Amino acid sequence: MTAEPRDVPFTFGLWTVGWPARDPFGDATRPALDPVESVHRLAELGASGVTFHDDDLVPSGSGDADRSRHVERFKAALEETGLVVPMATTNLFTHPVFKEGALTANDRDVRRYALRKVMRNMDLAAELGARTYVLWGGREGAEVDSAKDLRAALDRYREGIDTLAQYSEDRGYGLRFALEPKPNEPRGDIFLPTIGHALGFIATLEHADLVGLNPEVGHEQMAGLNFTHGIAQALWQGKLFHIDLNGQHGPKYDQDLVFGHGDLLSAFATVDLLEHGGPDGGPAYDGPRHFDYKPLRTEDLDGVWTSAAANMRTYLLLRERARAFRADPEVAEALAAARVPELARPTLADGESPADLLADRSAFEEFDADAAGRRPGGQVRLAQLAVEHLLGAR
Ligand SMILES: [Mn+2]
Repeated sequence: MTAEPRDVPFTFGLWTVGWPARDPFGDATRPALDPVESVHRLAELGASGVTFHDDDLVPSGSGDADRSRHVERFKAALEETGLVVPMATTNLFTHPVFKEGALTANDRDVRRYALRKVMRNMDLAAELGARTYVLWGGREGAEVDSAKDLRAALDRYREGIDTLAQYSEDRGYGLRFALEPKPNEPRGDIFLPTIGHALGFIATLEHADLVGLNPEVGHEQMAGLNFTHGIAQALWQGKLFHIDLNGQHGPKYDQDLVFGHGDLLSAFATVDLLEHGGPDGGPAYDGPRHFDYKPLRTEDLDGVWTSAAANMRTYLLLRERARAFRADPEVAEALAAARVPELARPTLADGESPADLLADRSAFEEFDADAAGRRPGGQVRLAQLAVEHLLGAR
């Protein structure tokens, strides 16, 4: 390892290390963590920031005096450690009031309460200097299709997001909103289930410019999708506002493993894209590398900190491996052999019209498609070079 963790902005949700490991089948295996302790431990491990749901910081049902006390202690811990809060979000899923939805609940009173709950935490997010506000609609969905007017739900979702964006503008908070897609869990089916659905939805918003995505590795992989392809399209559309890194083994329940502890080759491709997918091979993304994972239920508190450190170390190792991959002359040669750089060349020549293309006999009448079909692909060689770099064999 040559790099220090702090040269990459690593951030963690308070709910990640703070998860007491209660699951649908079993009780907590760890004590609740004081957010102040989490801030200190994460700072020692080399993180640069923390993020939170309102209820992570101020337990649901706290009075105003308790709320101020929790916030002041947290602020003091930030001051002592130098950690920042680049993002905040709202818990719109734990309380029974959200059992049928929040911004898209059939019950209008619940929708109005949900908006107020988000606005209240946006005030705190802005006060703490957050630039991004994440919206994960965990309860926005249904198990019974006939129990939800699906088009009205999308109308209300749009109304909710636009109202919150307007509130940020009215108050001068300058927040950008990042929608977090997920296909299912806890609802049978969740609205805006994938990056693609969310991108399509965002285009319909009045405040579309303020709204982008917070894609999570495991959520796309639960839907059998390629996470790297998904974030590449989000980047291409200027919509990768934030990112949730973790690990997942294919389509099953949301595992929230340590980053790289699921599909490692995909994690390598993700880091390669984030670090080298920009112009001239530079970074494609300069925001926080945010870990949204859960320490395994088997672990004690030492295991929690081991897992937090593992996320950052794995990212840095993958970055080092991706750098070596990109710097390897044999990789450059293999990329050229597979014609990868050729894709950047427009298909039509500068100023060429469809009629000009029609007039180009070399493009069709004289083109030997059979011969072109026999040109070498060179893809396996690239795959193996990536595997060898990933394994440290080159
Ligand atoms: Mn997850």
